[in-house]
Amino acid sequence: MAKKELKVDSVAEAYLALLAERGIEYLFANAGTDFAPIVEAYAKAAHSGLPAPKPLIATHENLAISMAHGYAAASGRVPAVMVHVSVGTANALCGLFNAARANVPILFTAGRSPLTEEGLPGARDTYIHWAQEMFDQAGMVREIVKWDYELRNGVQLETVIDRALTIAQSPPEGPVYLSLPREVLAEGLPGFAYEQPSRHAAASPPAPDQVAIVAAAELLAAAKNPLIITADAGRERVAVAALAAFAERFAIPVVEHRQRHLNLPADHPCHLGYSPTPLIDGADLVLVIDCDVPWIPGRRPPAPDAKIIHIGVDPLFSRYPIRGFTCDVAITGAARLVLPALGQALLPFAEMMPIEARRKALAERRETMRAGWRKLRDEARTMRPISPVWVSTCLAEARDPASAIVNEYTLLPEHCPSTRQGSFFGSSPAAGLGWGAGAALGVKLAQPDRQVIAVLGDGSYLFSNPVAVHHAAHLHRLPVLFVVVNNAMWGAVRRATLGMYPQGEAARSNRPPFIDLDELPAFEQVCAAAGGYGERVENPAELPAAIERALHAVTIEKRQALLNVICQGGGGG
Ligand SMILES: Cc1ncc(C[n+]2csc(CCOP(=O)(O)OP(=O)(O)O)c2C)c(N)n1
Repeated sequence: MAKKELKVDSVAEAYLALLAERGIEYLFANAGTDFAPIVEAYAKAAHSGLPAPKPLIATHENLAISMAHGYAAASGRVPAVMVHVSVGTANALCGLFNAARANVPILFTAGRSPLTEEGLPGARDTYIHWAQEMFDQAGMVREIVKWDYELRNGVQLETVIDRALTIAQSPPEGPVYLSLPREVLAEGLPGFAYEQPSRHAAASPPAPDQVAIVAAAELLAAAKNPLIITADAGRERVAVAALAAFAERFAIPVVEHRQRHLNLPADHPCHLGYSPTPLIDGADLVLVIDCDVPWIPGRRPPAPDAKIIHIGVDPLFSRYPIRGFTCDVAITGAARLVLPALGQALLPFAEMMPIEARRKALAERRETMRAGWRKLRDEARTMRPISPVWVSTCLAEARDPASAIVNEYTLLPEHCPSTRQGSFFGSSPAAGLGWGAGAALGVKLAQPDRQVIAVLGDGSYLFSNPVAVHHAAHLHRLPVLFVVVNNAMWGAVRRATLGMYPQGEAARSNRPPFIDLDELPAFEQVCAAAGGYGERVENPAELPAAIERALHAVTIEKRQALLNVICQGGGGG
């Protein structure tokens, strides 16, 4: 097939055109002097008609990468991000680590300080070009990304971009890093010829080995009380239906633990909540599906003789230095492929399995669990300061069932259940704070017609660079509702301290350091300063109406909104 040819003047123009041709819709960027050829190429593309991803400014790198993360998770497409050389890369590291641990494919790029001191177009022309250079700029990210490379010239452009994109999208997916020296971007190109569509494909997910499937099926057939624990089975949306069918057929309870996606609709009869603790003692087999930490070994592990099966594209989480969960069988494979295969292998044993007794016990457990939650909700209704339980309850009432919730810690899913695919996005297991607000903007960008609600702690919100977040929401017309569950503290630090030293000095002290966040600014005014709707809520009775007002601003007035909900200490997550 003949190659497609474009008339370009520089590598930068060819680069942008190729990204667009490969389906990259957005370039999330935070620029510097390294961007000069990119800025010039965009300006030319505006009248030459050359394709290019839409440029999207984010005024902090962690925001750029968090937006890209949310966009990728909601759209299933690969975004590109570009930051300024070494320093921009450093600022993006936390978000990049979040994306890597959450298996989100992103083409993460950075300029390089010009390599030459004079002579070539793009050579050094300002004082920062010396100090910002590093011996190994990619060294900062090499432990985090799947692949890194530096573009050496225009001739290799197509190979490099296709390799970057296919590696990012091959399971287990994740970000890749490409550095772009200014001289290379500025290089002249006498036209650009490339394959369109690409002749490079991402690798297929691993399909399960039949020997491992049979071994797992035999263990499952012999188990009386199996339990499924998952964090991320629903990352591939088709796996949600596969999990629902498998759990239903064999009457196996499913716990979503620290879930990152909707894995099983909360109204599914096998959904047994969000904590493995109440069920793990009684389980004689645990099926761990895409879950890095199914339980805390030092607290409540399964019984020593319980059989343990792990399923995942990388079921041993080989990029984690230490992870010692017992494992009788590990099945390498995508959940959407493994679960139907396991179901098939289990069918011949169905007659001898106590499926109906299990189904009955499961229904009873589920009812008891839900009654307990209802009681908590009733108690929370009038609590002042407001309980995080009440915040989640009110959001459950007010949200459009098709809305997407982005949860950075403080939503309690048992009180605000999600039932539709793609309606829940939780923090990366790396838990680098400051992700949720930007990720919510990315989800909104991917799905403009969807109601998007970010639920954040006051700590998480502050980590997100709020002024940059609200600026981006306004600038890019992304009307998201931010709900800050404001307990004026880093509750997680408090819980960790009391957990380690229950009788310690800090437990007796009124105000141990590094926990309370005193004199917090009026967050609602920060949002209002960027043209959004802002409201502070202290009275639990007023919360439902405040949420309605905020949702009106978001859905009807099409502007962002923030509710600063003054809550009890201790946090919710
Ligand atoms: C980048 C980063 N810095 C620090 C932490 C440690 N950390 C985990 S939770 C937390 C407090 C979060 O506060 P908030 O969002 O208000 O929720 P709360 O713990 O009060 O429920 C901190 C500081 C982290 N996870 N990520």
